[in-house]
Amino acid sequence: LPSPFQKLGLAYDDVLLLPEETDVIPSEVDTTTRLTREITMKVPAISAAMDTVTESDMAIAMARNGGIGVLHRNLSIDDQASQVDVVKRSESGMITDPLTVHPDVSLAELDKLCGRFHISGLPVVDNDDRLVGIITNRDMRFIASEDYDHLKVRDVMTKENLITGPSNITKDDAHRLLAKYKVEKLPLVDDAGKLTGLITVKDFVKTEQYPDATKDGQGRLRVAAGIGFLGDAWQRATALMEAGVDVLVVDTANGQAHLACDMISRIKNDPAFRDVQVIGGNIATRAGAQAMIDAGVDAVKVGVGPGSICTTRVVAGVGVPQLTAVYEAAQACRAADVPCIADGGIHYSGDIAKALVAGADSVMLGGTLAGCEEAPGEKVLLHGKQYKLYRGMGSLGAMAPRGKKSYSKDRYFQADVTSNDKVVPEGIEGEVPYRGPLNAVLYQMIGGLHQSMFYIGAHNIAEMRERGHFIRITDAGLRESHPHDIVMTAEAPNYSGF
Ligand code: RVP
Repeated sequence: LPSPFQKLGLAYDDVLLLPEETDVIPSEVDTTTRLTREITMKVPAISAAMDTVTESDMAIAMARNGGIGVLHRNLSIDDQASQVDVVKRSESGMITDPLTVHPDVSLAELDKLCGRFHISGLPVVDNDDRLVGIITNRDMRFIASEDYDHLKVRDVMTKENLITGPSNITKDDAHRLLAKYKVEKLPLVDDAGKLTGLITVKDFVKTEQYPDATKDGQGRLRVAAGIGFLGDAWQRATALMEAGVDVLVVDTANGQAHLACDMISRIKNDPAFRDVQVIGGNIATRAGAQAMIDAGVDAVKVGVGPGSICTTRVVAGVGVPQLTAVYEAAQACRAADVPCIADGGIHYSGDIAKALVAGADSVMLGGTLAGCEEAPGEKVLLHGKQYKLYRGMGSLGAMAPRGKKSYSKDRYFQADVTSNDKVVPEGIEGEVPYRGPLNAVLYQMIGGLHQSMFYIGAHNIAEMRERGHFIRITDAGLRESHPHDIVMTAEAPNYSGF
């Protein structure tokens, strides 16, 4: 009989990529990849579905920079669905169902609405959806905030000489009208004067500013969201779909659980969800990936235990070192033409390249993004340095938050446990250094990937798999890889120490 200990699992730190002959330079490589069967993105990075990593601000920033964010599910269905809405409305080519306001609404309510959606003004419509005015910052500028409660939208809105366009206006014509009349918003109306859409100058600017953005067919940013598979999970999936989510991630610590597979097949077989892609996971073996594929997923997510906050491997003694897990899962994925996501354990940009060469199409990041400005939570000062909270979704804090309900406990199949001291955590809580805005952090991570592609001579991600070769290293090799025999005196933007 073969020994049960024959198999060897390797982590990112166990290997390096060999330098190869190359005719590419780092700035010219193409990192376009497939997130799922039907969605491509220019940057192979996903922000994790964790309550200290991805809410709408992070999801917007990730999509603008060419990746995507997965909104966490440790919040009520309504709150999560409204975050989808915020991302989908953050920018677009043409908004087909713009937010509007009624003329009788108070300025105080209008102010709240604008704040929530980060917008500067709204078209005003009557009870029959006819456009009767527009109200923007300009109309509000000279109004004292004490007057917000008793003044109504109709008292201050612009109603004369409204600049509007026909419903079928082209992008170029819209741009011309915005420029000619020096207005920021162009409401579109049909022959009966009903509002049918809105085009804003902000969206033209954003398109130029973020040419790599991950967008849907209507020019809106794409967004993903995590769901479970117990209790009101179906209601959550439905609400997220109705809010316009692009991708649902059936988010569990063990994708091979029958309940998770059933949820995946149920969504994939329901015609109401035909425009939504489904990611399943997490798994860490070839058989696990096959189970996800058989359930019908549009991408498989790999990772049991590699997360920087994860204790599954010590609490349960279960997991597979991540490089091997990705390699094994990718074999099943490749055969079925289903993309593969390497989730967890990415500390340095070099790990991204290793994951892609091993067969992943993209990577999911938690700890490396939790310190960004756009991650939820405030900065704290510790020993004279700024930090942000980062915790596992299986930590005590996330599964049994004091005075709050946890919606995501079932990720670890602990939904039926009601008493907090009966929770068995599989993650920890901590602080990670504050790292500034996401675009700077991602620039370093993806910049590092460009360097890897240069070293191995790959013009694109597919070529990385063909041309990349690993060499196993020893502990001495790992020590040699990191800076050594020196005291670091200056911080590097892409290196935090051994
Ligand atoms: P990392 O990027 O290494 O911080 O890992 C993030 C990943 O860890 C997540 O995407 C998720 O799969 C996993 N995770 C989240 N919570 C926990 C836990 O509490 N064990 N693990």
